[in-house]
Amino acid sequence: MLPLIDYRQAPPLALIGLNRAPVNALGHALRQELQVAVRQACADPAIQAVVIHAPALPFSAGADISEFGHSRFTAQPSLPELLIELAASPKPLIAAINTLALGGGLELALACGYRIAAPNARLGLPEISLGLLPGAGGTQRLPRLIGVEPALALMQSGQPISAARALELGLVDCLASRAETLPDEACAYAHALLARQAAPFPDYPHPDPGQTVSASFFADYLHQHQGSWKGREAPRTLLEAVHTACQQPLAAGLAHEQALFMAAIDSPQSQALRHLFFAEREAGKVPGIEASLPLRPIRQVAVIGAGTMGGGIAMNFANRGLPVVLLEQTREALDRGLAQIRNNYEISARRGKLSAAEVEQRMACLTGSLDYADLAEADLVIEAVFESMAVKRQVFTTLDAVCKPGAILASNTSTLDIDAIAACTQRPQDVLGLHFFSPANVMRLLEVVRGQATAPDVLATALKLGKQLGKLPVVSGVCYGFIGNRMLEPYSREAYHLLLEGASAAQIDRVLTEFGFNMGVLSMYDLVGIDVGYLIRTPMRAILSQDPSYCRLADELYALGRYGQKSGRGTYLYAGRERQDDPEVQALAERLATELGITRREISDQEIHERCLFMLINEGLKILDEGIALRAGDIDLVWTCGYGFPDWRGGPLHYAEQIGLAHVLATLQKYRTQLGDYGALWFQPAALLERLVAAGQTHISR
Ligand code: T1G
Repeated sequence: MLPLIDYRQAPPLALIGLNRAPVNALGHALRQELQVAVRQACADPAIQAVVIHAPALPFSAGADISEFGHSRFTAQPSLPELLIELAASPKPLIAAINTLALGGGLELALACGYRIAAPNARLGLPEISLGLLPGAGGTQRLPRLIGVEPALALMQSGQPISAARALELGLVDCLASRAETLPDEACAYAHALLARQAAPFPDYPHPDPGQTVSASFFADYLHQHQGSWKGREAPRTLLEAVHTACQQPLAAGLAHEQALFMAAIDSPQSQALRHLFFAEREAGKVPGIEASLPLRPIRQVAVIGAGTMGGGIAMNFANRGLPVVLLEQTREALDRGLAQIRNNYEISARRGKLSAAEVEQRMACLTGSLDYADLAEADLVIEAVFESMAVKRQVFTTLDAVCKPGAILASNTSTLDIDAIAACTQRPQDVLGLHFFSPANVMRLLEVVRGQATAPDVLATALKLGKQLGKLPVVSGVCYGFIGNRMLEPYSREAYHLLLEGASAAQIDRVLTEFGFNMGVLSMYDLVGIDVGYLIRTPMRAILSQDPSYCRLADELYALGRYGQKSGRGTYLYAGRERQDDPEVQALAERLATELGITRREISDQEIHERCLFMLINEGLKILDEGIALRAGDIDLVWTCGYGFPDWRGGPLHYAEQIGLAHVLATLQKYRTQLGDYGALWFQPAALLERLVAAGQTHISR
């Protein structure tokens, strides 16, 4: 076992190398060894300055998140205490930041008197994304170093900045000329500091950071931003901590920051966001598939269909410089698709996100085609044609004939049976689903649908490729709607049925947005298209017909051509983007209720919340029990990354754990009884839920 610290003397310097794989997370053992090493250097008369660096790993990714909630996190020396000790070092400490200094890792560098970074380094304080605030001095030291506004912007965004930007802000003192020479240049910098008898810790540029902003800054900032925070607590807590930095001396500010941090780390919101952090890292791991499994090389990609989805999918590859053949049936459709892609890039260029040259580089990766023969050399083909099994069968039969052996053949279908599609080929082992979410060049979620025959290396290649595209790939088995859309079905069914029972669209969507959804499900379907929902329900008609009230209002709106925003009318009326309640829909709901023998009544917000969300949870538990999803965290990722479920609630299944599985079961049983035949038909608790509750389990696992 390599020591976690590599200590070297090069008098008058000491070099302390951080060496805890994979990212120098500042866990208890590393903190202990770092403290010993710094004390050793400070006690050594031959040493006049200390360089802290990471010889072979990122400088540090921060506190060890896996220690949160455990005694190790606060075991002596805690990170805050260690950094207070370092900041009081009698000898200059120089942080040499190579690739990455995040969270507590950057706070470690801030506790050093001096900082030099490699030109490719990224520096940030992402704690906000974990429902936290920097808890080892960041909220107090950073405003004193770079001023309140840039400090607050860095911490509220949670996004890392480049080394060049860090230099501009004064977050680092200098940059190495090259990453490779950082260690030597850090030592040269240390020698230069000694030569000019630099103080161990220089005075802050802004010792009273409140002087860097107006007297009303914090009130103004709160007024301007609190609306966007919705139910999130951490942004408000962070603002309070930075305000403290403007009101209290450093020591008192650090104590207050610590109190705020310890409260945040115990909060349900932080637990939820940490759950998603680790879930995201688990999602890429498939039991039985070794990380060392050789992958299929993907050098040439083809996309069939240049519509909205096909064009967006193609952009993902062009964005990474991969050549893409975009196949369409007619020249007119192809030209329209390519023009739309160019338009998307030019919009990004107008927003300053792309240069004109980058637009051309990406467009140059795209080759239009009307001939399947052009797909012969593709390593991966993604079909994004009309959502019809007949059409997809035809496409895959052709692909089977023209594509080279070993090519991966993927369908972007959102609900259709991947096994049935694979059966159209002589190579079902090379077939899987790659379900992108619209807009495909923006949405991170990617459902990777594993067919019965899908080969392990095909699945592993798709997962790796998804991550390389910047997506969040989640494995799904084959079922109607896979993970996301299958759960969307009962969730939206309840919303539409509640419209018949007496709730208004505005009330239903308000309950869901107050819970934290970006958009209520009725507004969402008006955006996606009521016609899309109607078509998705088509394969289920045989089952649904047992309940004449099932999505009956949505079907009527479809029949009336009221598809939603695209037709100016759906559940709501649209004047431009302005959404209004529609009395005609209310009247239609009343008529249908009478026709269906539904007695309309006052519906409480609680009933809307419970019926929509607990049905969502219940379907997720069925999906987990059937093995369609590998783990609860995957289901939570699908709904927080693909459907607007508030990430600070951790996803549907994490939320169920937080409110109690027994409560969820009891509530479902309540509606099963209360709602008569409709309840008996649709409010059947998932067997897994019943098993977990019967066993007294509070955590969801198969
Ligand atoms: N703690 C523990 N494990 C971590 C970790 C961390 N901070 N960061 C990464 N890992 C693990 C991760 O679980 C995975 O493990 C492996 O490292 C590779 O990660 C006091 C309190 C650094 C940009 O929020 O953003 O400091 O799955 O797959 O894509 O104020 O990891 O291999 O077993 O993500 O190259 C603040 C979180 C903490 C940074 C690398 N820091 N990490 O991305 O690899 S809170 C963060 C990341 C804090 C202080 C507060 C990314 C990365 P395994 P990976 P990657």
